[in-house]
Amino acid sequence: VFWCLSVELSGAWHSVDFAGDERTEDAGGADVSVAPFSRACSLVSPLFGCLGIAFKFAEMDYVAKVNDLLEASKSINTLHTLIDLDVEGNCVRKAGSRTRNLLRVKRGLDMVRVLFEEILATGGNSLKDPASKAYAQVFAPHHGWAIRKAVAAGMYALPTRAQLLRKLNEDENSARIHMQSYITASTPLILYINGLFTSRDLGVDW
Ligand code: 1PZ
Repeated sequence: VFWCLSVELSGAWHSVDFAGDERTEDAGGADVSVAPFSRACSLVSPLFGCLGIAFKFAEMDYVAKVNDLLEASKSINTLHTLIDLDVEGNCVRKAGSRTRNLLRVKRGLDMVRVLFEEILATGGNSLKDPASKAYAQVFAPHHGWAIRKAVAAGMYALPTRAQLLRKLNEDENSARIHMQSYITASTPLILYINGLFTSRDLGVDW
């Protein structure tokens, strides 16, 4: 799971077509294709299965949004075109818009990134602490009280770190390597997507 995820993410990123050398602003014509991007995002889903029933709701929401992007990839080539179409249609922030779904999915990638960073930085057998930190940093500011409470309760039902690795068929060393390559692969992509939003004055805090 980890391995495919990092490979596909860096694939989505390195398939970037450079007309110029501006990676984070898309000013130079760098493009990320919707198809490899959404395929890479769909590889996060198996992780949910390892987290237990409490995260079923998060999984359903995430998968629905990734599927919307997969569907969009049939008619839209690049992420920046996807956003521009919603800008033209005046529906960027509308519930269920593709741009809105992209922003949510980007947060999902970012949450996994912060989670892995926390796991690598802390050690110990707890998943609850790193997961709570990642959630607090990435999603909590955008979720209402009820969802935050439900997530906080769900954190107690997480497996331990050792249990998670066993389910993923990884040992401590292989997991460290894969988590690190996920961090390396996802960081530029996340920054790139943030750049797509900020360069159009769309903001990323909604
Ligand atoms: C060990 C890792 C623990 C994982 C904890 C995951 C916590 C996320 C819980 C989120 C519950 C989501 C409930 C639905 C929220 C929706 O209201 C929002 C806004 O959607 P919109 O109004 O635009 O339709 N959806 C989101 O914020 C996206 C949530 C995606 C969650 C992906 C988490 C990825 C982390 C995976 C970790 C393996």
